[in-house]
Amino acid sequence: MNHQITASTCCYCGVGCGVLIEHDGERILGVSGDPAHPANFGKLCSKGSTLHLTGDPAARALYPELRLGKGLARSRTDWDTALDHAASVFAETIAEHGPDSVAFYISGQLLTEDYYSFNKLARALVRTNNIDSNSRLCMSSAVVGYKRSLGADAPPCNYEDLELSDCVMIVGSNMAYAHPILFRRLEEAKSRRPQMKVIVIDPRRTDTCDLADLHLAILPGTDVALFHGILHLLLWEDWVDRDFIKAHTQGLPELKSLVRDYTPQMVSQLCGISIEQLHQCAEWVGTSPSFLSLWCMGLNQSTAGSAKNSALINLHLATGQIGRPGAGPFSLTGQPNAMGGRETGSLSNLLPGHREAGNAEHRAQVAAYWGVDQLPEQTGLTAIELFEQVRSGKIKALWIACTNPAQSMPDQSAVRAALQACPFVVLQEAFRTTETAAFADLLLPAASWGEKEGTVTNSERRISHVRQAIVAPGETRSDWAITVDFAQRLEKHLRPGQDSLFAFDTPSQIFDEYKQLTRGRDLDLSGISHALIDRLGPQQWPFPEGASEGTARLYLDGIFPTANGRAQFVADPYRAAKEQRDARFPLTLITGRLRDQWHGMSRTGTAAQLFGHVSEAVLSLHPDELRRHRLQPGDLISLKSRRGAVIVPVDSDDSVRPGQAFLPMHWGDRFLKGGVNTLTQPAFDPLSKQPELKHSGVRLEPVHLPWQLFALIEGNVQQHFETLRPLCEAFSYTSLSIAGRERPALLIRAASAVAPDPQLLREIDRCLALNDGPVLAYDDPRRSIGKRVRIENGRITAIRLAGETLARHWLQNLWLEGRADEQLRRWLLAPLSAPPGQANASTVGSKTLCNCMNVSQGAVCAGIGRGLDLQGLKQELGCGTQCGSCVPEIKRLLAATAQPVAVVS
Ligand SMILES: Nc1nc2c(c(=O)[nH]1)N[C@H]1C(S)=C(S)[C@@H](COP(=O)(O)OP(=O)(O)OC[C@H]3O[C@@H](n4cnc5c(=O)[nH]c(N)nc54)[C@H](O)[C@@H]3O)O[C@H]1N2
Ligand SMILES: Nc1nc2c(c(=O)[nH]1)N[C@H]1C(S)=C(S)[C@@H](COP(=O)(O)OP(=O)(O)OC[C@H]3O[C@@H](n4cnc5c(=O)[nH]c(N)nc54)[C@H](O)[C@@H]3O)O[C@H]1N2
Ligand code: SF4
Ligand SMILES: [Mo]
Repeated sequence: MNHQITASTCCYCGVGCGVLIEHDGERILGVSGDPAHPANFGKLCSKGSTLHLTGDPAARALYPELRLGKGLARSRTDWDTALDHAASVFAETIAEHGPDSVAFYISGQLLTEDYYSFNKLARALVRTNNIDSNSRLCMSSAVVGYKRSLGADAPPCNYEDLELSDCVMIVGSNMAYAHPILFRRLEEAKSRRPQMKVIVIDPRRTDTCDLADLHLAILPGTDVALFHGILHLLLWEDWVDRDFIKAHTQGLPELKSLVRDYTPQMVSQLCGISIEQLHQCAEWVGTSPSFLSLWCMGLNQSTAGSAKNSALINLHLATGQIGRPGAGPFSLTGQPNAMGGRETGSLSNLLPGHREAGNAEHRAQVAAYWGVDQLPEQTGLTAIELFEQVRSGKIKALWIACTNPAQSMPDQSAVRAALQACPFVVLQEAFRTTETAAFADLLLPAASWGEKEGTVTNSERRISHVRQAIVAPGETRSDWAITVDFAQRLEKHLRPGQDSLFAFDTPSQIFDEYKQLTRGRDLDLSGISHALIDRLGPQQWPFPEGASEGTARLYLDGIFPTANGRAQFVADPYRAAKEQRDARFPLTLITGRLRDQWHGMSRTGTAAQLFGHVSEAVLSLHPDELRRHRLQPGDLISLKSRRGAVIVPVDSDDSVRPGQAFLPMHWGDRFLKGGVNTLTQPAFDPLSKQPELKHSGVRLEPVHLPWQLFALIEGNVQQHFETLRPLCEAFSYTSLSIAGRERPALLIRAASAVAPDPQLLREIDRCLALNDGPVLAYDDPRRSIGKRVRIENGRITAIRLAGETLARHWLQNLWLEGRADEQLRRWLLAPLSAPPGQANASTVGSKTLCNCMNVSQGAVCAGIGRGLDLQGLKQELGCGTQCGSCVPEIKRLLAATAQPVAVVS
């Protein structure tokens, strides 16, 4: 076999780590960190290091599929037919209803060249500003924050600042899970310089708090009050930099009179923290030689997202903590190329080169460069508004690329109704399995990570070359190529006989055209090309033509890209989150990320490895809430918001405060009936239009679902998923996952109020291969209880427990261990008794803590029981020695056993 190594970039988070892809030209065989990449210097987290294990080929979209009428099934077609059809539907729609009757909804996970093609297509050819992206759900408040306060959408810092800072404030970010490699860098810096102060501001006590000298568990949505309260103290104590303020800022007087009212008493009450904590925080911010802030969705995903961003930047301006090493307001980007999206104008209000769609001069500049007479003036729709207009029928053709709105948008009932109502939905996707794929009239198969080429910009403004390692499978094509091909066909309708605006054959040609639009702008990257990155390595913008290196930090001279060069203090008052706790909805639901899953799980949800850490969506509640509601861990409840309900099991978790609840964001309708975003709200920030995904009013309602199902089947997981998932529609609760590294199996848990029709159970058994062959069975039809286990070559290969499922953990462990012994046969003779020795066995102990070395929580706890410390655990079990993503959790277990109250689950 011809083994090769291709250097590329991880396709997950905005840290933008370099990866070395090991492959044979057709298959990706392994990945390792690229020691030469300045984001990660060879390290990868648990997601990056398992990239080669994810993205089951059986789940890929491999050829175009077209539906010729609503209600019909899609059938396979060829690219010419697919794109000609799309071009004629778009052309007819535009001719009949105008350019604003079509829209594009794209993604922060596209490459810069993909974005640029889409933007030119929408604005220059179609002539609509209806092009928005999922970055509206993610970064748009940060964009507004930087622009309002500093004049341009540019994170001024560098990753090295994490290592150099004396005081790091992490706010609304669970870096330990969401930006693990940066967290690793911070961990190392703090172990080298323990005097470095780390403050974490998060309503929950996350794994990130493991590093914190101070954790402020503020009440959800109260960040603006907190920041104003800190500024109040900074001014009172004179912990401000008057020279900096005088020379480089404006607007402090208005802000001063606003924050006068944010007294420590008031702020401590609003935020639910003590006055001492507030003082401590202000003192460290105000007196540390350098102060760096890192933030993410806890600030952005809020109806006050723009105000939160600017209120935080105010602290940097007041203390002069910007434009020097170890200091500055550093927004962590979510998606791998959300930055590139912002640069190329991939939000409806932007244009390429950090320009504004609402600015006539900017429109004229871009139109002239593109050689068209003008660009559209009409304001474009933002994500939430866009789907509203799809639902109301104003948008009649919708093009979606590289995002899964039927999972990730808030208020799913409305979003799904919109997709259902839309006359023509095109979906450009790598996986045919996503929730949105079900709604696509035209499915265009996209090449994915490792199969395509282009560039991405990471959180620190660094542009990397994403290189193709293997041939794209089936008929999949790169996103830029699909877009350009479609645009050329649409031109025949809209600009017949004219020279093409899309004469591109390679991504590097697209990059070279795009970069000229950045010339002379704050992000000037006219000196960069694909070839230059290949020669010099990844580079940080600005990098104007003629420069010999990129720019590590911005604003060193205190001059900001505003009209008069001064940064702006922004005086927005604190406004509470939209849905406050009340008698009907007494809990605030927070949603967020888990360590080992990526968004809607189209890629990560195909690998057993990545379900090992958390295998189902569980609602975390403070133990007091469980007591108040008379619930036990594992009980199913109906979680209701003003928009809908989902049924989930609860768990006791004292990292969440009473009055709050936490649910991971990853489970859509495919893995959890209904999906998490059935509950969340579409209310958005007035400036950034970013929805408040972090806070929704909810209540718990008891459900009585005594009839339970557990099923497990080895083998082709994707195929089993496709046959079994539709059958589960009959149940009130359904959750699916994958287990078993060597022999992956699909696992199903379901529950309903009464036993289903026996015919359905027979159908499920047929899919589980349990209707005949070497199957041990027990049936008690009177009590609607039935159990089946298939044993082949002395091993369990399928299980179905119906009615009650007490033995499921025991059986799952037998399956995992490859045992099918006499005990199993005996139990099946009288399966109503508890399983031998393990009546209440749970999978908590078998939860995988360390993915790299496959070490379970049980093994770690046993090690701790034997007196091992972190070093001992690492040496003896190997856990935490590779990517390090599990170290915070191991430390938490160590700390928990050091105290008498151990909270392990
Ligand atoms: N493992 C993993 N990593 C990822 C991703 C993934 O899907 N999985 N996705 C990537 C993407 S696109 C993004 S955007 C980032 C997101 O990265 P993060 O924003 O770090 O992740 P979240 O878990 O969404 O939210 C962060 C924290 O905000 C807290 N929070 C909620 N409300 C408030 C509030 O009012 N104030 C404050 N201060 N905090 C609050 C939550 O409790 C949560 O711990 O992660 C990126 N990295
Ligand atoms: N409740 C709640 N909801 C949230 C959030 C939250 O914190 N809470 N966070 C929000 C945030 S910050 C974000 S960023 C969004 C993310 O939401 P989405 O954008 O929906 O997330 P993904 O599942 O990553 O969707 C990307 C899709 O692109 C496909 N894909 C992968 N590679 C390629 C490729 O090369 N080309 C193409 N064309 N397709 C490809 C994947 O299979 C996947 O289906 O979710 C938002 N939704
Ligand atoms: S931190 Fe992990 S997920 Fe993010 S880019 Fe690096 S390896 Fe990928
Ligand atoms: Mo995001």
